[in-house]
Amino acid sequence: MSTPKVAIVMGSRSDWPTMVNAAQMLDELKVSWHAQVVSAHRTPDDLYQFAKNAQQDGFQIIIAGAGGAAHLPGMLASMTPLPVLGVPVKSKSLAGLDSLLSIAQMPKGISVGTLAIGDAGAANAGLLASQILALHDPELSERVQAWRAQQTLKVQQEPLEIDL
Ligand code: RP5
Repeated sequence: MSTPKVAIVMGSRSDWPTMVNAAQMLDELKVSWHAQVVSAHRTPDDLYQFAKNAQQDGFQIIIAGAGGAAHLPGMLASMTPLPVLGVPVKSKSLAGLDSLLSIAQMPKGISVGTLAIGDAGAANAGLLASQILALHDPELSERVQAWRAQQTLKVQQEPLEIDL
C-alpha cells in the first residue's frame, strides 16, 4: 500500500477532536491521510525524525495542529520542503488566539499556511490540501469542484426559517 498523501500531525491527543475535521474533509474528497501525535516540546526527537523523513516517506503535504505556544507547524516547516498547513487549536486560556499568533507570525523565510482557529480551520486545511494536490490530479480536481457546487446548492436550497 502506498504512503498516504497527507500527514495530519498534532501536538497532543487532546487536539484530535479538532483535527478530525481535517481527516473528515480528506475522506469526503477521497484523499488518503495518516494522523499521529508529535509534540514539539514533549517529543522533540520524534518531531525531528518525522520532519526529516516526511518527504522521503512519501507524504506530499503536512497539516499540523497545535494549541497554546504552538511551535509545531513552524518547527516542521523548518525541517521539510513539504508545504505545511497550520491549524491553531482552541486553547483553554486564550481561546486559540495564542495558537493563531504563534502559527501565523512566522518570520520571513520559512512559510506556514495558517488556517482559522478550531474546527473550521481544520476542515479548511483538509480542503486546501486537496486543492493543492488537485493541481496534479484532474479526478481530485473534479471532486473538489463537485463538493463546492454541492455546498453552493445547499445554501441556495435551504430556506431561512424565521419565527417571530
Ligand atoms: C499543545 O498543548 C497541544 O497542541 C495542545 O493543543 C496543548 C495542550 O496539550 P495537552 O495538555 O492537552 O496535552 O502542545
